[in-house]
Amino acid sequence: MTEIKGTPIVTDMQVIPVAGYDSMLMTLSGAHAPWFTRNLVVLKDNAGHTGIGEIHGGDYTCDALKSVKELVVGQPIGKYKGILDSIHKGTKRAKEDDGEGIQTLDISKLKFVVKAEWAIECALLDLLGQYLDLKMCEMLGDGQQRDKVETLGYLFYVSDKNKAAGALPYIDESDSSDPWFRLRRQEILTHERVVEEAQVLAEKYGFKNFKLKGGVLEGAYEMDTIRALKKAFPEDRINIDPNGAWSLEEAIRICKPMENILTYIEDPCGPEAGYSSREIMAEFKNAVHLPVATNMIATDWRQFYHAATLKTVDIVLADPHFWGFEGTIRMSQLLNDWGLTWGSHSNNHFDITLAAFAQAGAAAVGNPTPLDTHWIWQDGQNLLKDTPQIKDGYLEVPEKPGLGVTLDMEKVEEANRLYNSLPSHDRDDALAMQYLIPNWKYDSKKPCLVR
Ligand code: GKR
Ligand code: MG
Repeated sequence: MTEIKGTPIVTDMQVIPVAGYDSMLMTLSGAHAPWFTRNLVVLKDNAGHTGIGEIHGGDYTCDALKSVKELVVGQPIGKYKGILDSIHKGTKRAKEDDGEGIQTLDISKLKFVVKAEWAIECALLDLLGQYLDLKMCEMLGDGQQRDKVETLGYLFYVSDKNKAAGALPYIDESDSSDPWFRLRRQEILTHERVVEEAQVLAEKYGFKNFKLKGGVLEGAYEMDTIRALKKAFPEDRINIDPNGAWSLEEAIRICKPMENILTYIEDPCGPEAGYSSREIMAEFKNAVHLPVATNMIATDWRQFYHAATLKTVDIVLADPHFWGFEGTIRMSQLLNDWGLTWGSHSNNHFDITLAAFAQAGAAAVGNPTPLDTHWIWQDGQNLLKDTPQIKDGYLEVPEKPGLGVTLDMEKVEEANRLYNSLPSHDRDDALAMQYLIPNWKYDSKKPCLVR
């Protein structure tokens, strides 16, 4: 019998930029454009397997992926840690990256927080899992902890896309038979409409947890939306993320009365008066008895060190696209040992990231907070033949080895054609704002519709 040595070799690496459609979702950074972009990594090995990964879009991340192909192709998949290490060691910090991160939600800096190689890590773990006949979550950290992952319903205020009619072609689903698909493309700016949004979502996906994206209207108004949600869903867990829009004084004033209403508060305030958001949020925590979550002030280990030292946060939403898969699970172990809580943040994404969240969520130790996912806004735009489903508020963990899902190449090519037809590949939330408020400019201290 011939002895087979070593693991399969990566024979090909494709980087495929893709785009999908979005609603006019409102956040502190402005209004989402009609499209969002992502980058896919597709690896092949000589065992005949395909490994896939998805990460944020834009030319910067796409170029970063393309530039490391020769460090990946020709390598055995079992050496995946060494491959990633060679990428880290060969990557120089961009000149424009001032290290600020996203503590003021400057969207142009998100590309420095996201690390392109985590899409490669995902694709390599996918290949390795298929070779070993293990799910990705069985290979990470302490192995699989659960077979379904609780997720939350990510509520947004949505502006009227007709205000940009003729200029920005937002998707319209008014003739869909699905009530959620119809609703998600319409204006949602009042308390009643947000409650309706949550009701339709609860009906479709069974959510028992909701997060409202704040930083859009006056803080006090947004808290009234939360009160209306709590009244409609008294048993459910509800939180809000204004992305640091409120001053420390305002955050304390409007959050204090919410101590028995909110489950947690995410990034209530940002840097001010010469203090970083890690210091300001520590002061917030001293004043308000609510668990505090972040995806803005602890996006790498150095920031986390300062956030942890100041006891600024209780919940770290350690998105694998920021931290890597090994990294986010390491974070879950650390947080669990310290009595803190792990979760994940999200941006708009396709179903490959949904599967990756299922794997990370299944491997995270302890008692994670229900995961963020923007998927509900993209549901139906599948790039997989076997998209994981969210049922009764839980995301299913694929049964097959590796990432556990299969690409639909026709859909990928269609999404790539859309990407190639776009005027720009980078996220720009100021563009659509001009149709709502002429000459609108980003201000990290002002909700986007307050000018
Ligand atoms: O999708 O606009 C959005 C979100 O506001 C996103 O940019 C944030 O990064 O959802 C994210 C968050 O939790 O901060
Ligand atoms: Mg957040």
